[in-house]
Amino acid sequence: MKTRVTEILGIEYPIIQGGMAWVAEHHLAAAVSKAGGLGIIGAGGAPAEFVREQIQLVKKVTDKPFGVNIMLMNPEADAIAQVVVDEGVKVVTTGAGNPSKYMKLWKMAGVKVIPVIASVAMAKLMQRGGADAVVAEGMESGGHIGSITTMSLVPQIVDAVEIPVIAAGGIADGRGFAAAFMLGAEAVQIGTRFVAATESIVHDNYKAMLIKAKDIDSAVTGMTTGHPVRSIRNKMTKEYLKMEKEGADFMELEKLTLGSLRKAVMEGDVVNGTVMAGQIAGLVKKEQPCKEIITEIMEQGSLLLGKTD
Ligand code: TUI
Repeated sequence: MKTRVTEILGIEYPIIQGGMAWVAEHHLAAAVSKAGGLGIIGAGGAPAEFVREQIQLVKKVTDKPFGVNIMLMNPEADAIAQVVVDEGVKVVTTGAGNPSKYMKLWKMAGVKVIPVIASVAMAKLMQRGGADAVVAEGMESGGHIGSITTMSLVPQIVDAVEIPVIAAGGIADGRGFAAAFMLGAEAVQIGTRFVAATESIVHDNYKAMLIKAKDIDSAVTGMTTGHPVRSIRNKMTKEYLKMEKEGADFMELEKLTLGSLRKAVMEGDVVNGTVMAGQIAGLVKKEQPCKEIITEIMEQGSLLLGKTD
């Protein structure tokens, strides 16, 4: 299936794996790229040298294109922006901020730049700054989110920019894929379903909680701090929301979540840790290899899209 996104990125299928902090490391990124999608290493809050190692590990096992997601609140974002250039990474996605200050560096190096954004205004700004495409991410997503749903956000961004739009948030199967294309998207970004992939290194407790989760099992913390984060409801989210309601200050709340994603992903502490996942988690029923996930989505998605001809 050819779209402007598959052409720009040199990939077989218009499926991009979300650049999830801690989760999207070299095993997952390599598996998605090998399967014909775009695998992404999520830099999250990691140091620049760790990101360099991850890039080298993916390069060792595949010649296919892959990308790096730079979470812009990372204190080492400047250094990571340079590492991707030095390592010859072909695609960069960014999240949780405005990547304008790196745009010139990346464009000069021939890196394709795809900012993840959650509003029309940011999409327009990114287009003006030279972005090659944008990921329009609805608030159904896991992790750090905006305030508009995918259904409302994608068509408004499609109308506002000429560059290709990749839809994200609430997409985990062929139906979501087809729906995104109906809204004008030319690719999808999928996170939650890949968390449960066989190649995903998240702790078994994390996978089990995700697979067990129902439609209404996520909560959004941090609405009052300006950094809303969606994760599966547990002791941590309950305490956080209670403290927020009582007017706790930012530093107190930060203390509760410091290192909490790592705790859940690596140690399997799904009680006190942060189990980030999207609202579509209820659709994720089993662990599956990335290749199988992509094949299923493409088969179902193209069948549905074909029906509308
Ligand atoms: O970035 C994400 N999702 C993330 S980042 C992350 S790491 C983290 N860990 C713990 C606490 C907080 C974060 C987990 N999930 N998605 C992409 C995304 N970017 N969604 C929304 C935005 C966004 C928000 C504001 C993009 C730009 C923006 O611009 C603000 C500005 O600077 O004008």
